Amino acid sequence: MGKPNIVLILNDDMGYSDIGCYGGEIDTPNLDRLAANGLRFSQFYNTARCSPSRASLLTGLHPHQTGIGVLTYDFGPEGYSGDLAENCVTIAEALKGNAYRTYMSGKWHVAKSLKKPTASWPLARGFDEFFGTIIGAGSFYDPSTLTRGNENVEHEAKGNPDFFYTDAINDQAAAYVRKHHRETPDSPFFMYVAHTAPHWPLHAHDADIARYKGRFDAGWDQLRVERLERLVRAGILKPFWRLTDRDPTQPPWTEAQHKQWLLRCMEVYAAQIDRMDQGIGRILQALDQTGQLENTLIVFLSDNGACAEDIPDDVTVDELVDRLMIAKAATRDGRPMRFGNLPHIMPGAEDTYQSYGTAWANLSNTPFRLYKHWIHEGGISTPLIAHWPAGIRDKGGIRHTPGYLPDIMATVLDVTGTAYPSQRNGKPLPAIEGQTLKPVFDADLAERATMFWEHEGNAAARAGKWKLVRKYPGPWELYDMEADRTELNDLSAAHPDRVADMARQYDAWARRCNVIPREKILELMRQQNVPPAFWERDLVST
Ligand SMILES: [Ca+2]
Repeated sequence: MGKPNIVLILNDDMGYSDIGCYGGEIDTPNLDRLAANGLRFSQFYNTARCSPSRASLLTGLHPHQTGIGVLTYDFGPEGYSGDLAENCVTIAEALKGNAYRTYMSGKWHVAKSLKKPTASWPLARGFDEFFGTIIGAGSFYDPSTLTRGNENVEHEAKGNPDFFYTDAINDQAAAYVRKHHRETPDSPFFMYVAHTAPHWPLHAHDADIARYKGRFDAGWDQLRVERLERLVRAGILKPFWRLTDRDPTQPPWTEAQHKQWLLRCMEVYAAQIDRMDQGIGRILQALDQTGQLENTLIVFLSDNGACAEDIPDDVTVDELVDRLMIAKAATRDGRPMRFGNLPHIMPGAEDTYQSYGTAWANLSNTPFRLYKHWIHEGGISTPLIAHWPAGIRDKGGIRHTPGYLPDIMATVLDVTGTAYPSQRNGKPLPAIEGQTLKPVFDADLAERATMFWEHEGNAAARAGKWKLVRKYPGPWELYDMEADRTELNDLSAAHPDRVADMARQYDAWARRCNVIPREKILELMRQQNVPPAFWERDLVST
């Protein structure tokens, strides 16, 4: 058997327990099939936010080492650059050095230049072929910055009433698989499939939405209980971990207003994931029909926990269209867009631009608390499925060894027999931060290296069973993750020495990896007179 192909499938803003094989109500037969014939990881972690997670996933480093510490903003020489740094190497670049062909379909979001190709665009970062978006979010019917190679191809969506970004990403990926087999069958390949589903806006097809009618009618309180029961029954979570309380800002389901609109929001969110899974089925079919499925390592995960960002009802065209470029002012056939979470407008169609809100995000992250942006378990826990018939013997197994994004590159280098380069364009590279998960494919490890995270001042260290975590600008909390993975019993007062020791380790890590303190980022935003985007309004006020 030759070198394995690698297919890395990332999706966007999806919670820990949404998909079928992680306890959710959403139909994901193709992901479930990968899980049944591969492995599910119960404690895999991302980096809480779109761009930092993608930068870390692609490079095996921490986001702060890559220039992508927050999003793709450039706050000048004292801030993160907002571009993938020259002194880091992507998986694609490393594998090209080992005779791999490299393809990417989907969301890039690790470059600040949105229209003009730069040294941080995919073709300059090791990909032979690219189709997708440079920006981090937008319409699924008419995506901004749609690009093929280095060329803007927004006209492909404009001219095709049937265009839907999730389908386009999957169909391009399946086409790459077939083209590779046709034209370069003797080389192995690496393919990065980066979905934007189910990131807002809530866009989906009526037929997909209709299949979820009634699925969520029991409401978020009851469904959170049921999800945890299924996760425990599947052996993913422990029966003695207690369900966190409903988010304190949200009403009990029985008292919620605008129930038909709320249900529609969750039905559309589910349909977004369902549609993604349908297309992943077409990628699997292409791998199967070309005889490449057996020796392809497929990894699936989400870039951050479920997202509680509300699209404000006072959001303006100025902000969404002119400044952030994440929407168009009108639909392709000229109808005005209706922005914001407005309960009299049902989401789904091209002229709507909404998000599903905090209470459903709370369901998506069952049984954990908090969301995208935070380092508590709800912000960074993701499903991780690994499928590789030729390399993973334990079909349907579950692994509890903790892992995080830098491990993905380390694993890919290990299974492909690729050395981590010592330099790029003459610049020395930092050492890779991850550790290979290949031994975990056979069995859980007794222990692993300490893991660290930081995003916007939210931070954590995980050493063995202990997790030190803080919510900016609050104090450190300490949890015993073996007894209490849902972070309900803060032990910091009982273990001050352990808190001090882990905080010292965290500080040393943050210095070594060039973490810029949140206070400094806020100061740079004020200095440069950058108005906060709607998702930053709360952060700026803290
Ligand atoms: Ca995301």
